[in-house]
Amino acid sequence: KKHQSPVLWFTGLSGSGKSTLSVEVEKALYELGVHSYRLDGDNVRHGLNKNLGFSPEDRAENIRRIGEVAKLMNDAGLVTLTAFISPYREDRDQARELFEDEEFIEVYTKCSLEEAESRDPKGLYKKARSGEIKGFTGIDAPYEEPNAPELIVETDKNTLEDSVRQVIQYLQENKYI
Ligand code: GGZ
Repeated sequence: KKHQSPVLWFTGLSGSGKSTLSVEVEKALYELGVHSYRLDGDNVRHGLNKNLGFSPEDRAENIRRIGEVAKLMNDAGLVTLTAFISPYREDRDQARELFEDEEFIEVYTKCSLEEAESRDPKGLYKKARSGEIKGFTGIDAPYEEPNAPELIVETDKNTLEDSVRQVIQYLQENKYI
């Protein structure tokens, strides 16, 4: 083992597969005996960040707090996985700043808007298209693609199994696990 525990920062559109992939990576890590913890909308936006909405300012604060919590988890020695859209480059870069260079692994779950929208598991894209939801990422709010993510996982081209393998392989090849 060369590096200390990293944070895997998943970023991508709603419906791009961040949650699904991070859940499966967490399972794979468990099978390998690696202790990890996953932060996602269910345990953060409903608790710590329940006073925040989806304005650019609130998203920035959402990501800032998540970065700080990930830092605490990381200090505790856990591989930390975060699964948030984190649409603004500046917010992601600020989170990155909290960590040593090699500790922060930005994983871009790359997926076309067409594919993400066709998945629409919660019907939110439909609501965004009809105007029922305003400021929805990819529709009438921006998603800024990462310029230099450590990993790009093309969730609209690969199977989930292959995507999990890609992430685990990256961690092994770079001696994180
Ligand atoms: C984007 C929204 C919005 C708006 C509610 N824009 O598919 P989901 O439901 O489960 O994932 C989305 C989730 C995004 O929360 P994050 O904390 O990841 O966003 S950010 O990183 O930008 O702070 C979606 C739902 O919340 N949702 N309204 N307007 N997604």
